[in-house]
Amino acid sequence: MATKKLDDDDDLNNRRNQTIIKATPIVATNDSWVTLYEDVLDPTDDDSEQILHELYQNLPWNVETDQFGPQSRPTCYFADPECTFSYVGLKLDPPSTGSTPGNNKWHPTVQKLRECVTRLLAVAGPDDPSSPSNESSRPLLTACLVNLYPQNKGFIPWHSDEIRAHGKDKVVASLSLGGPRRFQLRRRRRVDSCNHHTEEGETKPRMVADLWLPSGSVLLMKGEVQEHFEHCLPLEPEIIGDDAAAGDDAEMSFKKRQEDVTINPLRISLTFRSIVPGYESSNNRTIATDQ
Ligand SMILES: O=C(O)CCC(=O)C(=O)O
Repeated sequence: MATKKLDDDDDLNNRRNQTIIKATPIVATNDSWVTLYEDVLDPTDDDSEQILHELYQNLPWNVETDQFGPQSRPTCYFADPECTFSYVGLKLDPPSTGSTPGNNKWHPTVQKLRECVTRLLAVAGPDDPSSPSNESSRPLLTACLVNLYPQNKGFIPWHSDEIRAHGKDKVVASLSLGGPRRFQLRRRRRVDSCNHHTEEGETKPRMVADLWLPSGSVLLMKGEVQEHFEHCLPLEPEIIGDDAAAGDDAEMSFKKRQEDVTINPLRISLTFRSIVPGYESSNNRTIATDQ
């Protein structure tokens, strides 16, 4: 497969330095950062499309059943040894490291994308709060939950990610392919000691962001984001072409239907995570029930 951009170490740095990669801060407080990096994968060459189809066809997709029932989208999980991801009553272990060639560790394309996102975060620069801390020698991104959103499917309700095992960096970096799909971010509500709902930063509007995640972008959530905010991926309502109303204009009606099916296009997201190896098997382990 032609992934010349992914293999080119200098390309990402050049694109970042030339500000071809656009960084939009969405949240930047003293402890929480959400940043959208656009055009991390060059949309003008064929790589993103090829990668999307390769992953779609070749990854071992599986619909997991969590504590709420079968999930709304197929997923698959890659991780470094001992990087178990425990969330919504599920326990995802790194793929088998058994002796079968090709049946171990990271899928090579997912691994290349991990390196690409790692480089992006490394070159974010010391002044950029998204820049990961350099204190640890372990790789920053040790795990990846890959999500497949079939066309017009894959609604994700409001939730905060489970990041107990994510170490001090608390990074979730989501690379989008295909799409675009809508993403919303809002402040979390809390219940106070009198059982009243309160909101984080009550004087501020609750909704923080309502945007589209374009193909080739990386949405970075870092720090205490999951503590203070929640996010969702709403499914746009499908507008069914009304043949009766279209009258004689059958061609128009057909075109409208063609447009409609692209409202929630096929998307794959790779959500890279900073899970600490061994966390779940250590004494820190408690049952993770929130999403
Ligand atoms: O697909 C995405 O970009 C985010 C998915 C998500 O919210 C999650 O995996 O918790």
